[in-house]
Amino acid sequence: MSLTVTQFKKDFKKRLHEKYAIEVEDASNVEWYGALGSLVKAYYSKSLRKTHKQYIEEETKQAYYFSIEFLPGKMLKSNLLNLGILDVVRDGLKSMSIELEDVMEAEPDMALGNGGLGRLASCFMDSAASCALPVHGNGIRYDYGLFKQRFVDGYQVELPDSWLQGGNPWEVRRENKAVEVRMGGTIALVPDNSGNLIPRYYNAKVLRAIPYDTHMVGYENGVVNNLRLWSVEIPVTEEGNYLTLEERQEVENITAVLYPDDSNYDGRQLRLKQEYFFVSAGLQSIVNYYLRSGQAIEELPEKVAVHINDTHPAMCVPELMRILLDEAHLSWEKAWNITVKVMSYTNHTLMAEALEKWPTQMVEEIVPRIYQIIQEIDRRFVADVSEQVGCDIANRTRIIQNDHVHMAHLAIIGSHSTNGVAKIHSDLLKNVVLHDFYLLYPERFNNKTNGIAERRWLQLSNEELSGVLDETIGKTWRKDPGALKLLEAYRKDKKVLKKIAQAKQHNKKNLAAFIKQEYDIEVSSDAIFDVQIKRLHAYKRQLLNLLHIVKLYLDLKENPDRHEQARVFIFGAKAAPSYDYAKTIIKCINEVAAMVNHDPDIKGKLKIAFLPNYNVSLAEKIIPAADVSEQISLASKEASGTSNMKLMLNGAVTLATLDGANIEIKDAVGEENIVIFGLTTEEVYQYYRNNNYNAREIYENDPTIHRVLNAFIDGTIPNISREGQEIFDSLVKYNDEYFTLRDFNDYVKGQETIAAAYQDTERWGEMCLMNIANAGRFSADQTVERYAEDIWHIEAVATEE
Ligand code: BZD
Repeated sequence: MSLTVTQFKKDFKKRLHEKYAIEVEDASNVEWYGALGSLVKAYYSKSLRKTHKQYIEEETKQAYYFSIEFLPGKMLKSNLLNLGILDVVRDGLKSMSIELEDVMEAEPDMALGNGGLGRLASCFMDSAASCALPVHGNGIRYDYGLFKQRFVDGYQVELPDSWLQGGNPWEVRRENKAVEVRMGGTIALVPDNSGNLIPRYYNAKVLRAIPYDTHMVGYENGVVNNLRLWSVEIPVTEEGNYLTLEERQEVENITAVLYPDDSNYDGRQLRLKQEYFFVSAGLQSIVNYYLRSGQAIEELPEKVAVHINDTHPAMCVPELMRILLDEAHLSWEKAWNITVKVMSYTNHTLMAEALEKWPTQMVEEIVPRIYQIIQEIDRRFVADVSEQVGCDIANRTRIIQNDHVHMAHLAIIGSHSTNGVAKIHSDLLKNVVLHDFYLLYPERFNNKTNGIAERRWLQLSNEELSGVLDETIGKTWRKDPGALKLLEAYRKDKKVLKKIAQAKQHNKKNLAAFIKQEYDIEVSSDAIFDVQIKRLHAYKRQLLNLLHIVKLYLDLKENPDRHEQARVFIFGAKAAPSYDYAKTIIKCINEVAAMVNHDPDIKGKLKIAFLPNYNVSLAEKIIPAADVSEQISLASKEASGTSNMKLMLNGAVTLATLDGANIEIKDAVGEENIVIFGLTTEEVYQYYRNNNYNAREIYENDPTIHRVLNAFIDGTIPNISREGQEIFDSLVKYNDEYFTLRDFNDYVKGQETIAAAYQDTERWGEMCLMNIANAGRFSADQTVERYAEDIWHIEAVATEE
């Protein structure tokens, strides 16, 4: 949009007067933010209406991304950038003595997600709008987002995230789009006048689902899509529907808080209620919208695609069946045909403990009609498959097994597409984990390697590097990330390498200042900034990183004058509140940090900064300053990873195992621009097959490992008598589930390779440049375009800008 500084200032002052009855100079940054947010929303409202109208008039096929998590972070700067008014607003504010950065401080992170899965959903929302693709999100408006993390005595402490407290300028409550969702009670099928069996509900609880819409603004293209998040309310009109205080509380709990677990299946009732609540509300509103257009329900797959992001929304399958059977009165066959055409599903994990399986009794109690439909899907599936390929495979793939509903099976059977999120992950799905399904439906399986919203992860968060890119290769990369490749021509250009290095230095200094100010840790920007930022999980092996740090420390203690490349190890990681082992690792990292950071013998050659409350905003500060990207999960465990992509885009060199998307990063940058170490997936599987991994033997025979592990139990590292023992036992006594000791020496070598390369400034500069230049292929723009073409069968709409 076009906007002048003068006009902006006028609009901004007017907003402040109207909204808060306050003058610019008397307002706080909270008020500046509230006014600016609502003004920006007004700026894009015309485009919103226009996009909405266009979809209706052109009868555009639209896709709906169902996800129990969205993790957008802050939206102000992103919306300003995408509207093309970032500089005008920044200048306008400045002329009123306001720094945009101060206004941004007042915006809370919208953290309705745990980690990669939720962030991916938000990257897709940004990219879809920017590619003019008709894609909308559907999820839950949690009153409380992911907990805030603090460290007390080195332990993680969780605090509630009351992100809505100060008001949310981005959302619009759509009262007239509320729908009812039924849960509980019992069902009887009774014939209607024409003999159709119609379900009758007895004692069901009727919940009111209210949508709150947040708009997804495309990058300089006038497209605005919608993220619809549902909040529960108690209906006021139903007679006899008086609820006790306890019952009210029970209802309100449904959208009260985000489950903070990112990797374990936790079969609690409330979670199942959350899942059904947003699935039912979302599908009802989609079908209502579709039917208003006057089209026949049979044509639904021509106009609607529904995506199931991981299994949490898998009840989309039976819920759409319910709507088609009970409300549209279609036959089972017709309804099933439509459902499979509409639905598609993404798997995000191979870890057995993360796979959802609900006890049938619980499903029957909470969603009795849905349970009936699942039973019928299962019955027909078993009959078909047994007849065609035999009972064994039918029994292994059926939905209901051992009194549990297997949600992944439901999602696969009820969808026309199942995809993994990186090549290796999709291959393992096909060949190992979901092999039986692959035999049944080979045409349904495909890969969609993850991607990231490169506007946020480069243009927004790394203005310094963005400026260097503009000067060097022009500005096309801002719209077309593939154009980053133009940078490759400058790989030997010393001037360009120097500018990139200067941008990195600038960002490192900023991060160092932040770390000093917030956590009183002194770090030098001459040191390598080695970064591992992701949820804390044993398979991600933050512990491997820590063991190496302890080794470096012990080496330096033994020989304080030894020449060692200075390093700062930066961590950001939340542990699920109930994940004790992960919390133990946090405590150990913090205690090693306290020990190392204050030891004069170390002379600042080694520093550890474990920054609390890792979230999107903190990621935006850390990533531009990173030199090294730690992607060290045990091969075969990380489905894809996405911080690996964000870090390479910002010129960090990856130190990685051959896991998830690391493999594709290696292919993109070339072996000489990445450092690979550790077991391969095949080797890991071989250990499993032969059952011959022996961690104790490694501990006993390898003096370095022996010395490092002993430091956890002999008092070398203070204040961890319990935790140190737990770590030691997990590795030695319980045979090191994630082969940390097996990969240790190779990892140390990898770290040595990194240090040596860093000292060769030109070599290092070229590695950084090659990473930036080849990051375009991990743009989520490309990823969503592949989803659009191969899975959703939707097309971009025409745009003017
Ligand atoms: O999804 C992650 C994977 O671990 C990553 O490898 C992958 O890159 C991303 C995106 O595809 N999975 C999650 O983040 N999972 C969760 O956050 C989650 C949340 C609730 C319940 C189960 C898992």
